[in-house]
Amino acid sequence: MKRNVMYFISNFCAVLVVTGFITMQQTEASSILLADAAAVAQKETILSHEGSATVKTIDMEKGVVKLAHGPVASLKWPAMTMNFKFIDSALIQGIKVDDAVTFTFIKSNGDYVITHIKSSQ
Ligand SMILES: [Cu+2]
Repeated sequence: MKRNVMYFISNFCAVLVVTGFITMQQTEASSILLADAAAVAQKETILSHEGSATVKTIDMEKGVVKLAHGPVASLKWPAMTMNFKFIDSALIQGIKVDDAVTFTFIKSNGDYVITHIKSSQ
């Protein structure tokens, strides 16, 4: 976790330095492209969060699982019980109520959407 953060920070700083350097040297158009690339890199790295949890309920029709999750450091969340959406029901296959799981998720349009989930056993 800590290593990931450091890896991101060092990479992102490198992108910022390169972006700043090239912005000084090149046309506005190319600097905008580099800024976009940096923004995408930032989104992909920062906006994916991971946690561990116990599955409380699974609603296949609504695409919602209720998880009692532990603290999520990247969001400064304490442990709590809340709903997460899943887009692809194949993600949830083999996951049962009361399972201990680890999962990753993103925030998308105001929802927290699971991108990976697996049973810890
Ligand atoms: Cu929560």
